[in-house]
Amino acid sequence: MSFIAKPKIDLPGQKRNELGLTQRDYEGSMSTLCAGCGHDSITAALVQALWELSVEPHRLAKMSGIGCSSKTPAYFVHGAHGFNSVHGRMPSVATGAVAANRDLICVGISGDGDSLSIGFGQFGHVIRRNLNMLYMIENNGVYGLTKGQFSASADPGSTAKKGEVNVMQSINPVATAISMGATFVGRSFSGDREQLVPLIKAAIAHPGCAVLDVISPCVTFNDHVGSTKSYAFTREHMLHATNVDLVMPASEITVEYGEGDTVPVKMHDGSTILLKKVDAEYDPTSRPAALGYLEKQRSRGYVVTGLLFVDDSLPEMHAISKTASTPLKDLAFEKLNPGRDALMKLQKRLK
Ligand SMILES: Cc1ncc(C[n+]2csc(CCOP(=O)(O)OP(=O)(O)O)c2C)c(N)n1
Ligand code: SF4
Ligand SMILES: [Mg+2]
Repeated sequence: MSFIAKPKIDLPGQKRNELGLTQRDYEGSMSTLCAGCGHDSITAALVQALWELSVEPHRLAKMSGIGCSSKTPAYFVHGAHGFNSVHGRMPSVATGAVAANRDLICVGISGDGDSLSIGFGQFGHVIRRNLNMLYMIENNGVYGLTKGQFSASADPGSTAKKGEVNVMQSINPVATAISMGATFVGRSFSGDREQLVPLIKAAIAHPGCAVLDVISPCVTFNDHVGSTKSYAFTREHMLHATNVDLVMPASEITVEYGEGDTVPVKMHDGSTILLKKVDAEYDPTSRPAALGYLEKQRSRGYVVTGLLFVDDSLPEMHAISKTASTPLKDLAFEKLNPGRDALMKLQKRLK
């Protein structure tokens, strides 16, 4: 992928995280996206979240498919690993990377076209395997890179820039993910950094496949009156169902909350997600309740945001497959190569 390097200027007094790094150290190349594209705001939120989490750049694997959204990994954490793969195939490549090295922090960036059309099958299976990753969909309702055709997330009745009306039903990625067995599902808006940053942090702390659908307006092809993925429409119709805070293992839980409206969810690394229900009726730990609420609000024209569903008890891919606890690169040669006798025994068994 072509990129323009960003000049690095070290300003005195910049805040440093636990690793002694500044936010600038978590940036990437200069963005080549259109000015005002929602995807760039998401990049800024990713930079902030990864910096706040003090993620070591060499532990980060940035994966993507094809699309404007899939260019995002070039724009954050230049010192990380990255693979810009084939359209809709990010989940397979991410699966290979995480299978080989379970110590990686995997962040996959996809688009609504990439995930809900050509990559729909892959989207379903990475959820089913519960691969330990953040799966982010930068959702603008169009194929931005190929000049603004309706995507599968375009709502029926919404219009294209030149007035054409979309008559097909839309695929709702959050409802689809919850119904397919996802263990962490959230939705946010590129223009709501306050909500998005803690959601990204919670998704990374989650031990399994954390799906984040982020409404990310395409200013060039889908930001007009009649679009349900524009800045104006999303701002007007957003409904916060939950607010999230991530409390790291060493930190004291000081967040104030009223009785009955906060669900603390303990993560495997010792951190805690504090899930504050904005709507007291909402239950983000019940799959049927979450689906029912989403459908009820969708029919009223609302775009529900926040952490919509979480289940921390289901095993992730390595636990399901009972793989070695050591990344393959650190395994002794004898463990990787069982030898001729063991292979012959295996062949016999399979005959
Ligand atoms: C196999 C294949 N089919 C089709 C394309 C053409 N193509 C490139 S990007 C894209 C859609 C991108 O849409 P989306 O994933 O929503 O990303 P956006 O650009 O909107 O961020 C398509 C159809 C391709 N690159 N490869
Ligand atoms: S075409 Fe749309 S999605 Fe692509 S960079 Fe421009 S504004 Fe963003
Ligand atoms: Mg798109």
